[in-house]
Amino acid sequence: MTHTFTCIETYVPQRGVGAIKLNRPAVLNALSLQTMIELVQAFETFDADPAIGCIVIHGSDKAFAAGADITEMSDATLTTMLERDQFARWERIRQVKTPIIAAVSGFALGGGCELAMHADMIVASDTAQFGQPEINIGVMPGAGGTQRLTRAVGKALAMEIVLTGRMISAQQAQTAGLVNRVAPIEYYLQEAFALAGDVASKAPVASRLAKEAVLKAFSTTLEGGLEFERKNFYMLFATDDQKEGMAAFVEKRKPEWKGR
Ligand code: CO8
Repeated sequence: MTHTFTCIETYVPQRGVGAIKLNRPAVLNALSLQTMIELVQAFETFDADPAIGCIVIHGSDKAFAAGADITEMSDATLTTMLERDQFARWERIRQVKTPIIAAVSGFALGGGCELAMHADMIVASDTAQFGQPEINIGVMPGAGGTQRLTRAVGKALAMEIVLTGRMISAQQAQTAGLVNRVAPIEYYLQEAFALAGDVASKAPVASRLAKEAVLKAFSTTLEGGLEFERKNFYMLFATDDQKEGMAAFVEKRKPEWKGR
C-alpha cells in the first residue's frame, strides 16, 4: 500500500521491507523542513511496525537528494536556525532501531549525503555522486558530514570532499568504504530491496541489537564497545528466537522467527 505525504511516499515493496521515496523531483529532492518532518514520521512508523525488518530510503534515478533546501535557508539567521532546531529531527532518524539501507542514484549532496550516511548500508547506482558542497555556499556540513564521512572514508579524502566541495563517483565511494555495492542504474533499487529482504529475513531482535552494537563502535572505546556487545549478546539468550534459531540449526531446518 502506498502512503503519499507531501514530499515523500512510503510503500512496502516486499514482505518485511518498508520503503521511503523522497519525492520532490523539481528541486532534486532538496530536504525542506516539511520533508524532514515527514521523513521522521515515516521512519518512526516503520520502526514501530513489527512486520518491517528493514527500511530502504531512496530518491529518483536523477537525485537521491541534493541537500538541504537552500531557498529555505538563504535568509535564515542564527536565531531562526536555533529556533528551527532541525537537528533534533536528524537525531530521531539516528535513533531508528530497524536497519536502514539507502539506495542512492544521482546526486547525494550535502544533507542528502548525510541522510545516506544515516543509513546502515548504502547501495549505489553507477551514476551516483556523493559530495559535501556546503563550502561552495559559504557554510559547512551540519548533519554529521564531517564526522560520518571521516569515519567512513578516512581523513584525507574527507578533508578533500569537505574543503573543495568536489563530488566523488559511486565507484570511488565504494573503494573508499562509503558504499556497500554499486549496481547498474536499471537494477540498483532491486539490489537494495534484495539486500533489505535478506536483512528482514533474520531474527528481528538480534538484528536490532546487532545494529546498535556496530554503531556503538563509533562512539566508544574498544573496551566499552566490547562490554556493550557482550551484554547485547547475553540479552539474546532471553529470546525465543535464540532457542528457535539454534534448534533449527541442530534439526537441519529453516528457523521460524517469532520476533521475541
Ligand atoms: N535546495 C533547493 N533547490 C535546489 C537544491 C537545493 N539543495 N538543489 C537543486 N535545487 C533546485 C535548483 O534550484 C533547480 O531549481 P529551478 O529549476 O527552479 O532553477 C532544480 O533544483 C534543478 O537543479 P539545477 O538546475 O541546478 O540542476 P543541475 O543538474 O544543473 O545541477 C546540482 C545539479 C549540481 C545538484 C545543483 O542543483 C546544485 O549544486 N545543487 C545544490 C547542492 C548543494 O549545495 N547542496 C548542499 C546544500 S546545503 C546542505 O545540505 C546543508 C545540510 C545541513 C544539515 C541539514 C539542515 C537542514
